[in-house]
Amino acid sequence: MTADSLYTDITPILLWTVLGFSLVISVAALTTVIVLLRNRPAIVKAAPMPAAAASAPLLRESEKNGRSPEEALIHWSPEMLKQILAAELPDTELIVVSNREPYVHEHGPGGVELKVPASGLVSALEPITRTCAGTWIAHGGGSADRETADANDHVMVPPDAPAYTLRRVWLSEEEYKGYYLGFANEGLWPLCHIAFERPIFRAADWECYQAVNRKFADAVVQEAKTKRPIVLVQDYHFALLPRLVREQLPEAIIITFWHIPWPNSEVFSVCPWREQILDGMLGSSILGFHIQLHCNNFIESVDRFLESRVDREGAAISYGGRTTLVHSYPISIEWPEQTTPRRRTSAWARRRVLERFNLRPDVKLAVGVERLDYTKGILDRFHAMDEFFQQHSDWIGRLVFLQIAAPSRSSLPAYQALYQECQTLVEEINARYGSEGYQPIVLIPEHHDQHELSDLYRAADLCVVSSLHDGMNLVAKEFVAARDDEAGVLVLSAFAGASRELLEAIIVNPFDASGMGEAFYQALTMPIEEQRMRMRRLREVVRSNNVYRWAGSMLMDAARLRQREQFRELGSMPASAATPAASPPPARVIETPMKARV
Ligand code: GDG
Repeated sequence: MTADSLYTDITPILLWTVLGFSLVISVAALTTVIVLLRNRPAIVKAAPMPAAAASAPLLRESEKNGRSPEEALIHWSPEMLKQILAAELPDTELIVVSNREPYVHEHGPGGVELKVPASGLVSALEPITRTCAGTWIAHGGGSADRETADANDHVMVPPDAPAYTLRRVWLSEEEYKGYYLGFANEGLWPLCHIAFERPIFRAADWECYQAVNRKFADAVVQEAKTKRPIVLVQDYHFALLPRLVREQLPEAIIITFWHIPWPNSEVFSVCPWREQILDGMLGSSILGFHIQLHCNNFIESVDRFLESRVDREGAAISYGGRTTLVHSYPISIEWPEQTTPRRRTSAWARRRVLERFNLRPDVKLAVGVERLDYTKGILDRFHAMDEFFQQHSDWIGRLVFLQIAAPSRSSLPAYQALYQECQTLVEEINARYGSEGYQPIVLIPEHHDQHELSDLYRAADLCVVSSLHDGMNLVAKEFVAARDDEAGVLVLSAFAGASRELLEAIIVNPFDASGMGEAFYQALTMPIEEQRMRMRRLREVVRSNNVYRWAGSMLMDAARLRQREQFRELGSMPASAATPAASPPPARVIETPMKARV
C-alpha cells in the first residue's frame, strides 16, 4: 500500500472520529451549563444591584497596592505584634499621642464613673497600646480626671488589668476652645471632609492650636526615657507636633497617622496656614493615611505648596534634608476581641434589643451607630427610609430603623443644627408612616457601652453606614466582626474608606436617597444563603486585616527605617541609598516574625 492510498483510506475515518468527539463534548458542555443554570445559587436571583454597585471595584485596595506577599501571610495577633516589636525594635519605647484619652473619669450620680469614649481612634489604638505596654499621652478632659491621676499626671489603665500608662495633659478652657473646638473641629475637620460644611479659620484659634501642639510636644519629651522612642502621633489635632518633637528628639521615629481624609490640593489651598501644616507633618518619619487616594492628595498638596522633592515611585517626600514615607495603612478593629466577655447568641441579642426599645418581635431591624456628626450621613439614611417606604409601601409597619447617635462636639453650632434637623426629620417621617405602637425611626441620642453596641449589631437585619465622607469607618468592621452567625447585611457608603476593603457589602451613594432606598430593599429581601456567602467573605477580610496588622505594618516600616539609619551610621551604605523611605525594604528585616508565622 502506498503512502498516498493510506492517507486516502484513513482521512475520512479520522475526520468522522474528530467530528464525533466534538459533538459529544459540545453536548456534554451544553448539558453542564443547563444543569448549572438550573441549580445556580439564589445570589443570581436577588434583586438587581443598585446603580452604585454596578461599577464596584473587582479587587480590594490591599490586593492591588503591592503589599509584600509575605506580609499578607502573617497571622496578625497581639502575640505577633509583641514578637515583631521584640525582634525588630528591641527595647524601643512606644509613645502614643492623641487628643482623646482612652479612659475618661467622670463624676456621676454613683460617684466617679469610668467611660470609654465613642471614638474610632480610641477603638483602634487601645488594644495596640495595651499589647505594647507603651505610654499614651492625651488631654485629660473628664470631670474626675485630675483626682484619679497621680502627682505626675499618670494613671495606669485599663483600671481592671493595668497594662500601660496614661499621661494626662491639662488644657485651659480657652486652649480647649481654640485648639480643639475651633481650629481642629471647625477648621480642619470640614476642610478634610466633602460634607459641604464650610471650614472656619480664625487667627486666634490658630494661635491656640500652635500653643497646644507645643504643650503636647513638651509632654512627649518629658515622657521619653530614651533618645530614640517611636512616637505614634494621632490625627488632625496634632499636625504641628511631628516637627516640634523632631526638633527636641531628632533620632525619634515619628509615625503620624491621619485618621480622616486628606482633600485635594485645591480644597486644601483655602487653609490660610497650609504651608505651616504641611511643614509640621513632614517632621514625621512615616505619614499614614487609610487609603491610597488620600496619600496621593497629600503628596499633591506638598508638591504644590512646598519646595520639596517628591518621589512618587518610592512614595516618599524629601524636604528640609529629611525624608518622609507617605503610605496607606487601612485601620481596623481588634480581632480576636480581647476584652468583651463571651457573647450570647444573636437570637438572645435580638430579643433583648427588641424588648429594650419596645419593638414588635416580627419587625426587621436596621441599625446605625455613630457619633452625631454631619459627615456620617445620618439625615441621608432617613431620607432613604422615606424613599423606601414610598416605593415599597408594603414594608410600612415591618421595618424599624434604630439609630444610636452618641453626642459629639455638641457645643458647636453645626452639631446643634444637625441634632435639630435629625429630630425634625424623624418626627416628620414617623408622623407620615407611623401608627399606634409603631415608629419607623427610633433615634437615641445617647452614648452606649460596647456590650450594648455589640448586642445591637447582632440583633440587626441590616447595618447602615452612609457616611458622606469617612477616612475608614470602624462601625462597618465592628458589625462584620460581631456577626459570627454569618447573617445580616451591611449597606456601606462608597465614600467611606472601608468600601475599599468590604466589597461584599451593598455599596451605596448616600447622596442618592432613592438608590439607597433600593439598597435597603435589596438587603431586606436578600436570601439567607447570599447573606452568608457575603458575610463569610467580609469576615475573612476583617479577620486578616485586623488592627494588629495596621499597627504591625507601620512598626515594620519603622524597623526598616531604623535599620537603615544604623547602616548609615556604620557608613556601610552609600549616601544615595540611605534615603530610608524611598527604596524597598530588605526582606530579611522581618525574618524572625515570619518564621513564627501561624
Ligand atoms: C475617625 C474617622 C476612622 C459609636 N457610638 C458609641 C461608640 N461608638 C464607637 C464605634 C466605633 C467608633 O465609635 C466610631 O468609629 P468611626 O470609625 O466610625 O468614626 P470616627 O469616630 O469619626 O473616627 C474614621 C476612625 O477615626 C479610625 O481611624 O475610621 O473615618 O472619622 O468604634 O463603636 N462607642 C461607645 N459608645 C457609643 O455610644 N463606647
